[in-house]
Amino acid sequence: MIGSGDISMKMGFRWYGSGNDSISLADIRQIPGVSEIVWALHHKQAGEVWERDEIRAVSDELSRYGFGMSVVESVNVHDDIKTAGADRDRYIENYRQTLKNLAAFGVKVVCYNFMPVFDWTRTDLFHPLPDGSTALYYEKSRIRQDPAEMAEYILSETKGFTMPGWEPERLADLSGLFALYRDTDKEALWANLKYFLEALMPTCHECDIKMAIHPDDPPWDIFGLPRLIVDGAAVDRLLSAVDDPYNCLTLCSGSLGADPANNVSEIVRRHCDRIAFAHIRNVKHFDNGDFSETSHRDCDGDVGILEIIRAYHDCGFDGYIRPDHGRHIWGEKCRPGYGLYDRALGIMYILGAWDMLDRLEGRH
Ligand code: CS2
Ligand code: MN
Repeated sequence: MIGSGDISMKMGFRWYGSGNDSISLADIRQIPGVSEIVWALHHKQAGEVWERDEIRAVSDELSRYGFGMSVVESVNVHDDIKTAGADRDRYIENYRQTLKNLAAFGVKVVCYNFMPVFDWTRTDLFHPLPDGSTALYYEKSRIRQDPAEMAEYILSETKGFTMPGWEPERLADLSGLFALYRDTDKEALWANLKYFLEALMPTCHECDIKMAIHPDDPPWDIFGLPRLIVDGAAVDRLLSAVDDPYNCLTLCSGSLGADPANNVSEIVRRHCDRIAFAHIRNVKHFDNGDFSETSHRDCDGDVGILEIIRAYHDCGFDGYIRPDHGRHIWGEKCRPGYGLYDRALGIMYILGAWDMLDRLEGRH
């Protein structure tokens, strides 16, 4: 818990696991205010059950450093679930079993996404910024006609780091993946998402685990693939389609904020009780539709970071929060978007604003 007020959000830091991250738990412990590690079993393919022994190993490791493991990002959803394929019920059953296994170790929130084929998409992973740092960048005109070319670029640039959603084994058969989605248009994808969530809700109640969908990134269709969670109206639709307190959001300010028409602080105010997990990321828009990720500081980008933090504070947000992508600074060699330094700066910015809001309310 951050601060000494009664109502307080819990700060997390995403970590990819021993031997799979350039950052150590000992480093993370030195960032003020972090109580949770946002984790996953990154060697698991979508659809596999996460076994208790595997989860216990992570739990033992995190508890040695005093970290909680309440938030998983992500338990990925098998393509058969997204496309209503022949084996979807079997994969949903596996997902339920994974939730039960996670609940035994105190997990409270499972982040996931429902994007077809690709997770987040960028055209440049190390785009130079004027200050000498680099950041993730999206150049509209370079979203190539040929998705294979883009996948090849992303995989070549990840420099030995695994990236969830960009598993080389999975992307090896890209045309097969696209073929799977041929008959799944936007409405079919909505129906499949609803089917999945309705099937999970009884288990979520039993296990006290919230399902928290991550918005699509970028929030528009790419390569002819439909994308659902792209704006406030889509968020409204998702939450009312399965109107259950365990059907929640991972509200990512940078994903939704890539579209200048989206007002993230307004979504926070409308749905704060259904936001289980907050991602704070800043993005700068260009007139031609390109965008660049930036530091978390409000004036470095356009998503309105301070208004978003104020909205969470006003609503008494007591869920989990983390800085999302950072820039790559001070020569750090790291997984794109997931270095130590800029995310630590992001945490200090968020906490600085939060503590001051607490102070102004006389809380501490
Ligand atoms: C994350 C997402 O790195 C990121 O942009 O915020 O990739 C997120 O982890 C997944 O989409 C959630 O399933
Ligand atoms: Mn995010």
